[in-house]
Amino acid sequence: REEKEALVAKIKEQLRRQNAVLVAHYYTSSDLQELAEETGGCVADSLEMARFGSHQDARTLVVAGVRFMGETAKILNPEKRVLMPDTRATCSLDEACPAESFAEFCDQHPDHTVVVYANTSARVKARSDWVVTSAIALPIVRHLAERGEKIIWAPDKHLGRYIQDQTGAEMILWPGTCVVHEEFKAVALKRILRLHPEAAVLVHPESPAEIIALADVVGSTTALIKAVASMPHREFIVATDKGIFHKMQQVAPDKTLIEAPTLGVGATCQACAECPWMGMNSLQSLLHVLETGEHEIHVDPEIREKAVLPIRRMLDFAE
Ligand code: CIZ
Ligand code: SF4
Repeated sequence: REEKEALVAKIKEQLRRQNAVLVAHYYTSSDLQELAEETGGCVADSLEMARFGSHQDARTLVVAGVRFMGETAKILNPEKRVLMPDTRATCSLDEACPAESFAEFCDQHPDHTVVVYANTSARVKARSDWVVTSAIALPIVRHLAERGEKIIWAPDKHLGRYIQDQTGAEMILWPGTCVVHEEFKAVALKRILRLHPEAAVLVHPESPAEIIALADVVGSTTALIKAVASMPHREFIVATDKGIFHKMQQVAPDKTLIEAPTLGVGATCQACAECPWMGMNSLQSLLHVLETGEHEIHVDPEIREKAVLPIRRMLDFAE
């Protein structure tokens, strides 16, 4: 505990000295989320993280999350230094969508509008027409479908299928998945629901269709946090990364939160929904990069020039 306080004090001093602000994702540890809030930074989903950086005077943005979030911050703020606690923090969706094969795939469907999830590399974004996050994907795709556009969607196939179901849009889905949400198990979730029949089920749409089918609310991390605060239920079963429990408990301290199971019925561990890459962000790794300047994010200027357009399109649409 004393050790943690000393670490936090050192980080705060470095942030102040370097005119740096900390932006943390809801899936990072409680320590990092608390520190971001205490130091005038923010805790947010990837859409809000993207918005936040542009409204800061700070010279350095420190992004606690995974690499695509740091890249997006750099693409939108090329004049700022962007650091991450560990730039090796990748994402299984980003990994599942290599830029070259994706570009070839898009070339095969030249009459399709290319919509990519924010969880992609700068190169993939540079090949797209629209970038979306889970908080804004539905209205953007609905808008495109109303204009009669056919869509290539990448990389999350579960989110893509959910959006297709909701909007009726004509979509070709890239076959990527999130290693965290992919693991939720419907049979085990039904069993927990029998034990807690009054509970509301909150599901992030990166989850498989059979999990989404059991949901009372399907939505982005921000939407799920709002649901916990605003719904009358006392108990919630939550199918997304468990980092989100920190904020949920903060906005609704008297409600009971239950982790959706990631293992089958009868297995002992029901609580494994933790992104290994989000877990690479820690107080230690954060202090290290502030002291050394390591793990700075760089984006090739040519790629940046192209990638910024579909990201701005999203941000303008969101306003
Ligand atoms: O799963 C992720 O990485 C999410 C939910 C990102 C986001 O949109 O905040
Ligand atoms: Fe990627 Fe899933 Fe981790 Fe989010 S939780 S960063 S989608 S692997």
